[in-house]
Amino acid sequence: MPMNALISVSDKTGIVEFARALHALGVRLLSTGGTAKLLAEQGLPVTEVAEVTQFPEMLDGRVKTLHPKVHGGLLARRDLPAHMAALKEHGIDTIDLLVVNLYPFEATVAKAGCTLADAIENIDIGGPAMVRSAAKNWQDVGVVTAADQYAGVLAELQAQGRLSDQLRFALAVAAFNRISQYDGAISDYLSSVQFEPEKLCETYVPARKLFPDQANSQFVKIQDLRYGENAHQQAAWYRDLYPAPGAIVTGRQLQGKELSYNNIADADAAWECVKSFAQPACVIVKHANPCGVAVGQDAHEAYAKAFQTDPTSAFGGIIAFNRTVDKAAAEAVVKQFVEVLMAPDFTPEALEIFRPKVNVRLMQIALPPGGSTPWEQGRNAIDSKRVGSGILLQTADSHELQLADLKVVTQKQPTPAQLQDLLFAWNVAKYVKSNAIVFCKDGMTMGVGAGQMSRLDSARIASIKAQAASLSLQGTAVASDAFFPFRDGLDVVVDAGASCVIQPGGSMRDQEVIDAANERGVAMVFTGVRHFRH
Ligand code: 93A
Repeated sequence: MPMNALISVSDKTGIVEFARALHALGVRLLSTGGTAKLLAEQGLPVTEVAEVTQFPEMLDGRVKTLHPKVHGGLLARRDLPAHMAALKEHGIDTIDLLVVNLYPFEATVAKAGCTLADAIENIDIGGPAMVRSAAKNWQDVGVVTAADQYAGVLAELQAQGRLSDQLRFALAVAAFNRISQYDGAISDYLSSVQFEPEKLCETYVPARKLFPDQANSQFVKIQDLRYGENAHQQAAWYRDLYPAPGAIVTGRQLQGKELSYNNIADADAAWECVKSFAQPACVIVKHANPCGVAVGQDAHEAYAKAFQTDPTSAFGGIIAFNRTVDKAAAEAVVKQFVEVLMAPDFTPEALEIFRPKVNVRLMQIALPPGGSTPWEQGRNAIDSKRVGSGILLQTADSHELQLADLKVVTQKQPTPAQLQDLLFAWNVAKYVKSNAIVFCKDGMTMGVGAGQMSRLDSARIASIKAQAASLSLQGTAVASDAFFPFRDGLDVVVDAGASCVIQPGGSMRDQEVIDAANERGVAMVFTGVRHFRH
């Protein structure tokens, strides 16, 4: 029995040569309109699908191969007599090889000026349907979905007159991969078309409520980036299909140079931190770590305090506010070199002050409306991190410490003012890379030690930085993102001037550390939770 091949390709590269070689092997060729015409012009004997189905291609080609004579021929199991009898009864021939490449949806939407109608017209229906039928029936049908598979298929047919199980299975896997990629491109494109940042909440909240489980399993590209962390790395920025309200991806850039990969990463760190304060707050970030955080009466005061923590590091920093930037705050910030400035709003005077600074990127991001779920609070429900060919997923660190959660473990009780500073320090430490040691006083950071492999080094660095900024650590509250394994860490922070300490507790040697705190006359509270951040 000669093999029947159905060939239906949009990208006709290499198809004539492939079809000619199939013909030379005695394979009968079936084909759709455009492909059949090309093959016939090249002198190949080819039967049009319309002739087989006895049904003309219709609806501008939308219906060409969607017919039982095609799908029956692809799906029938050759090992089941009942299937073969059904084919015979209905006059259907088997199709043993399917060669399809799909309407060029991806290339169409990549073109500038592509309209929704263009995109829709390039959604292939019949092609993927045939590919699925053939791939499902891989035991009997070879499915070719890319031109670079032609040579391998021919080689086997020429050598042994049939395709091996291994090759048919591999082709089926490749076929389902292709379909999944194709559907992904359609879904991405259509999702981005309906994306209207101004109407984000109206557009997305109901959708999220309708499909809570699937909501964020897809990503939509926001933009390609000039490069990644370094100039030789390629990069792009994606958002969740349904971004949380108040998340960085919902922001609007009002002016300035294009955001870079590092800008976005740092801006996110600053924004997530500043959002966590109820009082007017300012966060200055460098290399993903806060180098100054403060709360104050207003944006201006918060900035002045935050800047004081580490003026050297603040140079070229990313600055985030959780209040409108007004004239006073803008006049203060404009004096320093700033890469990105983010706030829920800017007064017209503030915008005027930054207008001549054409390179400064101003981002306006609405604060989340608030609610009981992390999503409503503007936080991603799921955190992810890529590892070699894999992904680590975890629920986001959205733990918020309440006063009632604190356990005083020392003879000395913290004063109300110390408690305020301890909670402030703890909140900042959550946004500092581990190991994090954060000294604070009067609602501002006084020394931040970040990202060290040893907690002792983070403590030392925090105190060196305070000295460099001419800040005294006497009487400060200090937070440690994880427990002190030995008393030495506690000694270093008390030597530096801390009068009260907040830490998770839970070490085997908690008693040694508590004894040390009592001996040194400082108050210490345990939180019972840890805030590693890497
Ligand atoms: O419009 S379709 O979704 N409806 C169909 O029934 C159908 N059958 C094949 N598109 C369909 N195709 C696609 O037509 C194939 O996937 C291929 O991309 C293209 C080949 O058309 P032609 O041979 O006329 O150039």
